[in-house]
Amino acid sequence: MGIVNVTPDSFSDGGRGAAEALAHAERLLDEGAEILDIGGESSRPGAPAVSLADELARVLPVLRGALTLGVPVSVDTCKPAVMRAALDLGADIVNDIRALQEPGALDLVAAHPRCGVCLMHMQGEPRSMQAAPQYVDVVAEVADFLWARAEACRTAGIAAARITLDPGIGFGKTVEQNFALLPGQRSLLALGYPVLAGWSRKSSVGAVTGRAVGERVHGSVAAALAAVQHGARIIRVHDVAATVDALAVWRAAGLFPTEA
Ligand code: HH2
Repeated sequence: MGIVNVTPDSFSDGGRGAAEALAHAERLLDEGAEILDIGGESSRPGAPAVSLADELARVLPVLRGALTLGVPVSVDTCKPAVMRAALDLGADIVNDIRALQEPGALDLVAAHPRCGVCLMHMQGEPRSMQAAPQYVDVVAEVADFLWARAEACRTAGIAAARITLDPGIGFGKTVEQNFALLPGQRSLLALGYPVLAGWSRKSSVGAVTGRAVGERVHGSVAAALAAVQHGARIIRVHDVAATVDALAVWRAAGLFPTEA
């Protein structure tokens, strides 16, 4: 899954307008992305909230273009009104860092006949989530939360095959807690849904490598391989070419887990 941020302030790649974002989406496909994830609001710690009008104005023109490119397109949003507009245009997946907890979000995804949904775990709110993350058992708590959200989806009528779970790397978690969630992916897979993981350029990669955000491609690729090794089926990345190359060599070397 290639990341297409249409924001002035994303933590690693903000500043694109619609035309640049669409050109970027096309480049990611050339590099081997199989899904595009389009977002108009940064979730980095401290990012300002974006109005509905601004988010729609950022996302919809790019979405319109991306939907002509022949791959599934995901919209990265928490706002039900953005989900609705994106689904009306033909978006294939709703990627929600709040796991459809905003009022109306669950019902509107349930009312759609087939779109996929990614339910992500986050402790706290983006503005303050990294201040003091607290868990007794991070893996169990993330799994419990995602199980409850998946159950809520199922109860609302969303078929199991439409659901993907995401541990939410960097969303209210320390470096140690993020890394515990790599082997911990097994507990998420045991819930019976595919797992999506997003380590790309994140601060945990920076913490281990000592690299600034623009220099985390190698560390991010290693994290992506580790996530696949632990069973992730979708990897959300900025650096598609590097990740696809690494996965190709890994596969040729016979290191791909059979279920991935
Ligand atoms: N991470 C970010 C945004 N959306 N969605 C899912 N499902 N999983 C993630 O790990 C995830 C996500 C943050 O990364 P990025 O889009 O690069 O930054 P920003 O939120 O600053 O735009």
